[in-house]
Amino acid sequence: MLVLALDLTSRKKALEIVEKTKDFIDAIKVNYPIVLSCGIGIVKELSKVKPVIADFKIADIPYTSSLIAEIAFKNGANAVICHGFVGRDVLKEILRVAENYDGKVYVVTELTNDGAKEFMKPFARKIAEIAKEIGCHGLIAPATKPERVKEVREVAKNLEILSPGIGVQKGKLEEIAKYVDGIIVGRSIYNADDPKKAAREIKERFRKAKLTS
Ligand code: O7E
Repeated sequence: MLVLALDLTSRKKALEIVEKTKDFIDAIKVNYPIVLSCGIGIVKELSKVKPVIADFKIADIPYTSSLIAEIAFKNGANAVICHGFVGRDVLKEILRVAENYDGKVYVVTELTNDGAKEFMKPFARKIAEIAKEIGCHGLIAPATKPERVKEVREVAKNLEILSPGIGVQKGKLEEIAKYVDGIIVGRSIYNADDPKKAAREIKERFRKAKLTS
């Protein structure tokens, strides 16, 4: 699975990139930059082309988190992403909302950035355990730290794992392919001279790496 991280602020450019890459991507991840620039309507618009993962990294009290999830699903998102460090009451509330829409809930275990080791790393394993225990659909684990993805896979067992950080953030898809179900890629595709070619090549590299892993 190749997920396009569509971190653009222009609706026109975003739709152009999706049109160019749609044959090679399996889902589109929207984050704050595009939704705050273009409005929540962009989710519905994009969902007509590919399933949309609403990456609002939900991390609030259960009630507020449920409102955010509700808005995402009501507007056509197929999945939401939330932070795991907020604890199981929040995750359960988001799951309750997701069920009403047949939607998925992905939980971030630890971010790709270096600073994640200061606070997130010690809790990543526990977050993965809780997400699995309460029935979340998947986890987000950092391609920049293959050993961390390996550990998350051990805990997650058959849970879906999506991994961002390939390309510009220096994660190597060949190093994590065997542990993950999908990769999340943004700038290496939408900033490429030829986004279609970039998406095609990355998808093909991932497919090959999975086959040989
Ligand atoms: O580096 P890029 O351009 O390929 O984009 C990566 C995308 O993945 C971007 O949208 C960023 O917000 C997201 N991401 C990370 O880069 N690191 C993480 O640890 C987690 C995410 C992410 O997607 O989190 C929620 C899934």
